[in-house]
Amino acid sequence: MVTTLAAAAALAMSPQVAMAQDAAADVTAPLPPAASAPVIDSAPADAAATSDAVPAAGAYQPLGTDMIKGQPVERGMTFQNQYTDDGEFALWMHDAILLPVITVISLFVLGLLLWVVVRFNRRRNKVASKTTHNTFIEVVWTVIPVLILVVIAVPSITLLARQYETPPADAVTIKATGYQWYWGYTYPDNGGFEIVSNMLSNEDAIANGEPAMLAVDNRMVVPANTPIRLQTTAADVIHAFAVPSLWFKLDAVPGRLNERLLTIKEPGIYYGQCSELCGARHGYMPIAVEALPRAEWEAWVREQGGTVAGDPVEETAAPAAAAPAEAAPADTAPEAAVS
Ligand SMILES: [Cu+2]
Repeated sequence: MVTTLAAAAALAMSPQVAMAQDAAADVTAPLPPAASAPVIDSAPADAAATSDAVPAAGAYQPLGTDMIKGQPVERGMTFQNQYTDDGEFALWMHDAILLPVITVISLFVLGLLLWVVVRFNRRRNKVASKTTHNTFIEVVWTVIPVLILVVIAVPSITLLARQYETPPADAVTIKATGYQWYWGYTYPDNGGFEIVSNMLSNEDAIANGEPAMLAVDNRMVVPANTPIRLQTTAADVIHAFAVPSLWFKLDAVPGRLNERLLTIKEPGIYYGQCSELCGARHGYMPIAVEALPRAEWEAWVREQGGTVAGDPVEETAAPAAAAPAEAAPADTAPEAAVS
């Protein structure tokens, strides 16, 4: 907790992050135990939150293991199945362009080598040719590689541009914070609560029917078919938020806020891992994303004590009015300190 506060203070001091003070404030406001507790026992503690959830949608049910979609497979040779448009495009580019091109080039070069070995060895070719230049063939072996590179460049640059697409204004903001060695997921648009996510032991994971080393106690619950403004940062050292089946990898750097659009096409569970060597337990901070239909995700948010933008006015009026009033001093303080 001391480190969290220190990290928050450091974030608040940094002018770069000052414009995202709400992000820094989030780190201080909902402390991990309070935020993670309701996930484990939803019944007694947050009766109030549950009663809020009832009128809008049914109570949150964690997805079962039959909904596991993004995970490594034994002896897998290619990418994981993709569940985003970018991922599908990238997979198409790999399968339809890169792999055929590299296969043809490799076979062509192999054929040339074999031809030279068989036809032009010293025994069959006693008098070596003195030919040094051939304009035609030199033009050909320059122009054809250029054309191949152009053909690859078009989808490649398209993919790059798609990955930099700006999230739309109505995107749901979720902030993933890397800690040594676990992840915290904050929902600034939904009241700013934070979910702390730790890896399950191998025994617990297998007992749950989940993959060992990838299952976590509290998943990052997100809406499916909804644009997500996924931001990454870190509290101590550089981490990286990476989920292969969602074609998503983004560094989480202390004092910086990186952001990328993520739209998951269907509900499911998608596993990933921290992908920046971040210390002794780097291999033990997996990511489990649980994408739910929008209504169920909103029910989950309310169960965490959060709010949803479309909440009926009489429900949100009081908390919404109270929240900024409480947050205002905290927000202005770092700003004053900076200026
Ligand atoms: Cu890490």
